[in-house]
Amino acid sequence: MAETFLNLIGGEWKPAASGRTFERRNPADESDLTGVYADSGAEDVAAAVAAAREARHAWAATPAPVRGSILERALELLKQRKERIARIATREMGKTLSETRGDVQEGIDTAFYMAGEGRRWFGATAPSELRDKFAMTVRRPVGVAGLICPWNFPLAIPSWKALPALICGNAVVLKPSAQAPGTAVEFARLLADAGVPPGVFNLVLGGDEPGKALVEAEGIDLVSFTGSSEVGARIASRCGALHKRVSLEMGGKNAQIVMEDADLDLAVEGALWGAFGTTGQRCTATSRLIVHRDVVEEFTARLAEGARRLRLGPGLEEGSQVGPLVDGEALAKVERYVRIGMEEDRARLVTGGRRATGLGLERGWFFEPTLFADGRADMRIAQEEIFGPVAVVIPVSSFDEAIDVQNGTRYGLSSSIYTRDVNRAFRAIERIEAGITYVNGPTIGAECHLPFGGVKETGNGHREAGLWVLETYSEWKSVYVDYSGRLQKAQMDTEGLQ
Ligand code: UN1
Repeated sequence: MAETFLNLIGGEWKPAASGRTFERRNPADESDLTGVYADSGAEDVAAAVAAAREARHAWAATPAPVRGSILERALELLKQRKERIARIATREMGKTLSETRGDVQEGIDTAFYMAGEGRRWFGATAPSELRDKFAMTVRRPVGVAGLICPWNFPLAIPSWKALPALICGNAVVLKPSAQAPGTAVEFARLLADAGVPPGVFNLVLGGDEPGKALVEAEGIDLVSFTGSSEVGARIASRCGALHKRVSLEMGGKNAQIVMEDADLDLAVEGALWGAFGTTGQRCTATSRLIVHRDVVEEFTARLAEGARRLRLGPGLEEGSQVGPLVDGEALAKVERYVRIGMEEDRARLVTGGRRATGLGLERGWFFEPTLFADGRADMRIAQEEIFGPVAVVIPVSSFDEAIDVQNGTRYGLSSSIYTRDVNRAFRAIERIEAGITYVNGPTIGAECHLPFGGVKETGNGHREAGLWVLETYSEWKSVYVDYSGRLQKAQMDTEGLQ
């Protein structure tokens, strides 16, 4: 019998009000049922939001260093439970154990960083234009944060959102992906064990229905969402109408530029990791390779060779390098794009292009690492987010053309350039339209203390991680203290400023 996992509402584990449940199966082996989970609806979201609203004042009044010490305990528990969480995550969403260990490590790093923010939640002091008057800024929580998370970083992304929300004194309702509910349950348990008070952190499991209800809920002051640009646009327009703050991390079509002077070994190794690591299922994954014509043939041949050598297998088996796609729908989408690449775009398929079978792989959603060559910037496979192990090589003749192709998409999350020319590298940093640029490194691998997010249709101006995410989860308040004992009028009673 598979275990049943519940919602955490007001400190209590509760089934969905409707009694409904959903199942999740291991994407590497469809016969392996990972668990049965509460399939929540609007009623459950309403209960979670009510619990959060009740708990939020006491949490906001808790000194920030005390909130930080609770995150410090969460940090210790994350370290202790790293292996357990990584195994749960791999089993339910598929990526390899070394990758889910990295995913949990990103949560550990975030907890370390955010725990410290409890003693560093700085404001500023400023001179007043009037005598005997003091001016300063303080930060206040926003209220209740609704967090809607994807499955591909099932521990890191909830940590990126929940830990800064908590350190800033907000209460939280987290709605994880239905493809990775078990990792979120572990995260919720861990926060409760660390001492986050009941109602301050709530978990509601399920699919689109609770996600939509969370956006609509009256008691939600801010929504943070990571997922597709299409869903993000809908959330943003609802949040606009409802006057909610909204932070969005959306699609990507990230490119690695390889110039003729690049270290080709390094560029091939980077592309293998960027395009096929995590089975291409990162929003930072490399899906376009913009390669100078002088080296394109050699680069393509070596990358294809490397791709063929990658070991596909269940993420729980040590030695597997590429896990399965997350589910049958993801596999069908990748198959559709491979057909588009061959028939509509008429790109040249160099390797892959098929569902992987043999050695038991047919039990899961495995797809061969796939490389197209002779691509053009306007092809659909070079424009649309596939979210799978598919990359296209686009030959270019110059640095300027490489930059134009790189920037010629709706998206702008991550980017990379391989070159030994420092002048070119800095010009690329200036001219690439993306939130992240790597020089001589692949497009994946952001660290938790730098801002994470993108431009154009990838984001809406917010950044996660580091100091910058605190802007999302707090409101600035300006404070003026007049100790003159009389009415002083700004702009009028000033000396010599008129
Ligand atoms: C994502 O795919 O949504 O930079 C996040 C990276 C990871 C985070 C990816 N640290 O690839």
